[in-house]
Amino acid sequence: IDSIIPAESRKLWDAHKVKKFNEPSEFQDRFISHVEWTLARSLYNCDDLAAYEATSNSVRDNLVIDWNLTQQRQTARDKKRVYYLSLEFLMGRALDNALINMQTDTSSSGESREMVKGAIGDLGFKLEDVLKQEPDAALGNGGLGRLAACFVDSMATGDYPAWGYGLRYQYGIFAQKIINGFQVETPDYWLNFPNPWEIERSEIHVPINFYGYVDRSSNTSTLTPAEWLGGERVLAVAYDMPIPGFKTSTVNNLRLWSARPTTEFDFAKFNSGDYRNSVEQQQRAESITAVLYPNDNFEQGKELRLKQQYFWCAASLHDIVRRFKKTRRPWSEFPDQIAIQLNDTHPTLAIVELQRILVDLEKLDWHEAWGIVTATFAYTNHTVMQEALEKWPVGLFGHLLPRHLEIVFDINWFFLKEVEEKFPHDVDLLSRVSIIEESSPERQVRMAYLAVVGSHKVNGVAELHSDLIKTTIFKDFVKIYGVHKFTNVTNGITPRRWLKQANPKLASLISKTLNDPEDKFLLDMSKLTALRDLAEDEDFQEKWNDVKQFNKLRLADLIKELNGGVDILERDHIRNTLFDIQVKRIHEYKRQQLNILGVIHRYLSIKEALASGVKFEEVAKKFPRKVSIFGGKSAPGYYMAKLIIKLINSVAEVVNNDEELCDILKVVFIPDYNVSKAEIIIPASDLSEHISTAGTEASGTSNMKFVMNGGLIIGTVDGANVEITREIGEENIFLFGNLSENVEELRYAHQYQPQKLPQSLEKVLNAVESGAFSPDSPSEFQPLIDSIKHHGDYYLVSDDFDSYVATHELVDELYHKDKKSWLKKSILSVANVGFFSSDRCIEEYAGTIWNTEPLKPE
Ligand code: 475
Repeated sequence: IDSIIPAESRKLWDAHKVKKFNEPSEFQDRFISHVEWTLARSLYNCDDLAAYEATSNSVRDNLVIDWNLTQQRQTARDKKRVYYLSLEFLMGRALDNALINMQTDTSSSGESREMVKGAIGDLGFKLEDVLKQEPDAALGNGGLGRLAACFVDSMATGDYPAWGYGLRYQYGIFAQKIINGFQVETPDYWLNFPNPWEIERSEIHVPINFYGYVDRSSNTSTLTPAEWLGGERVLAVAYDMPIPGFKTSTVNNLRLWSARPTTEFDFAKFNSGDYRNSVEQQQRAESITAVLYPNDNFEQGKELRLKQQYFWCAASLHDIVRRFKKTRRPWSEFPDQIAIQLNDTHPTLAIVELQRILVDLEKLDWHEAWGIVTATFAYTNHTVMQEALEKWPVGLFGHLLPRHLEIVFDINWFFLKEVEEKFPHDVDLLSRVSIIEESSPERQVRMAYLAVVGSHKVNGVAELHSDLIKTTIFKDFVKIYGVHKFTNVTNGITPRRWLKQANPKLASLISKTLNDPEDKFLLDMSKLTALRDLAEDEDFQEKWNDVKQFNKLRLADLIKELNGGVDILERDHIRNTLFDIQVKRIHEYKRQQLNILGVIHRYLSIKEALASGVKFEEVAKKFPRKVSIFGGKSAPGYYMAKLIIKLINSVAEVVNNDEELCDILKVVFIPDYNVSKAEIIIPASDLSEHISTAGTEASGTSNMKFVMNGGLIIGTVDGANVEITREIGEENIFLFGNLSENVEELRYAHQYQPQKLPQSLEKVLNAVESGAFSPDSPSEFQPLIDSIKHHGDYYLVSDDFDSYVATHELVDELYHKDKKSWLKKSILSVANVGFFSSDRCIEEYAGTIWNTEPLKPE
């Protein structure tokens, strides 16, 4: 490799080569250097926050060394690279994870955490307190964003040459406060303090255009090169986050783009004396990456969102193409060198942008270009719900991106021609599959169809979901392209964060039991199957249970802290209190309403029994101790979801203050559910709820996290619950409810027959309607009741209610009367959870979609 540095000087560089810290004392040197030089502080004003910054900077120094080596290796070896495009990366905290994954030169990974813990301990700090200083990088809404975060971890761990591309929002997902039972959103300005985990690359800036017009002065066909003269220009500046693999020196890159004004000046405005306006327009640039849209499974169709999407796709593609061009390969080799994975339809414009680059800028023939494009891209679908499918009005699209709209029309034209050739005279089919929907008042671009047409593979995220997309939203495309374009890759989660980091006690019990002091099981989760033999071993069960109790106490501490230091759960009883947890975004399809109505049912049954004179001891036998824990954010504009949150809090208020219950039932809503809270909540579950209406939850990933932490599941036959059942055995999961194949029929029936509610549910709804939980405004929850009783019960709460309640009775019975069986199920769940590691998932993508191989460090 030619270098700008002369050979003589290079020797000197080598002599001064930077070194990683390997020993506690080396770490301490680095730490103190950062306190003194980076933070310009001293021993006398180094608080936990400063210690966090100094520790992170020290760890980052180590990672940067491996990051550089990894990037050099990937460039020199020139293997196929993967680019994972996601509008969301819900990373959570970085430091603890880096300490677990990082390799020093002398110790193998896993030990670095202990080393640093001791080293900062000697300097007077507690690692636990230092870690808590880090704000979550909450650049995502829920499942989709967290999946992207697990994937970059697994891609680095598997030594894949792979980058993530996303946006560096200044405001992540809002922080949720609960005030008088209502959700209140507050902005998440997460960049208050210097962020040691990002490296600003101001030298990497890409100009991005919007608006303007297409100049075709020389030719008239839209297929031949045209010049797009943008009207507004902003700069995309790169920020890089190092992504360390586990037990490898591979450190990959997550590149997030931030919008900046260009230094170019609007001279027209300036000359006309409109100085203030020309500055104002520049300021507008920053708004593009200011805030993450806070909707989960819902598309609002706002112009700024489309602007974000193009900004990010154009910057990423420019970067990718620039890197490819340095290899001086012919364009035909582009797909051999590059795979681009689209995380949902949000990055679909990348397809159009690459076609534009190849045709307009590189002057390739349209069809040759299109062959390259479709061989490069693959698309992952995450939802079949109509309201989440992206569609953009043609007018808005064409105004912002005039040349791209032309290209979309041309793509569609060739696509429809192909369809017409295969299925002559089927006009209906043509209008069904057209990328342009002929709707009034305005035509729309169907992004999911564009993504299918522009990719060589389309995958769903769990078997049931992947089957569903083939029979519902993409049915016609299966007919057109054949079934092999569509495939399944069941989601996974990273065991480093969700087992080792979240549940160190369980990880350590496992490593001791498996005689695996280096935690190799975190790379090869099939090793866990050895736990099967111990599932009935009483000594082991006791140790297993102790870990669970420890985690339940840890959660009780968190709940107390969030409750202003007041305990809701009595410590002495935690051992025999069932922790029943549902944490995820609040959504009608996820059915937190079913859960809380079930809780009310339990409450009313207890009250009724007591009122009829049954002795408390008897009642407590039938309804043993339980706490129902909820957590999750609602989209700010989602009325029904917000009402569900209010109902949960109102029920909690009544139940928790009812002295007659003597604490056998408690309800807790944990505010501001996020990744770092999840790490405390998930390991504490005895039971978790994954109870979506069958066919609506594409996969779910928290179900996997709970199982990996020894929690049992109550769930519907939906998403990845199906494969979890297959892997861990149906005797180890509590399934209930209608199946997805019956959903349509049931919904149809609701429309034409007056809803007949089960008596149990009738009672519950009557209590709510009577104001039992809102004495000051009895009608407060009417919209929730009406949606079940009078508006067709779209989510089938009434159809599943009785089987849900009955299944909870089975849970109670087992938990309280047969603890040994319970523990056996818990152990067997973990023993068989290996399939759900995201490492397996990434291997499948690499093998069946990307056609890429790992590049191992020498
Ligand atoms: C599914 N988010 C889960 C998870 O595959 C699945 C974000 C922005 C705009 C619109 N929607 C989103 C999602 O659609 C989403 O998070 N989908 C989820 O993807 C990972 O496990 O079942 O709901």
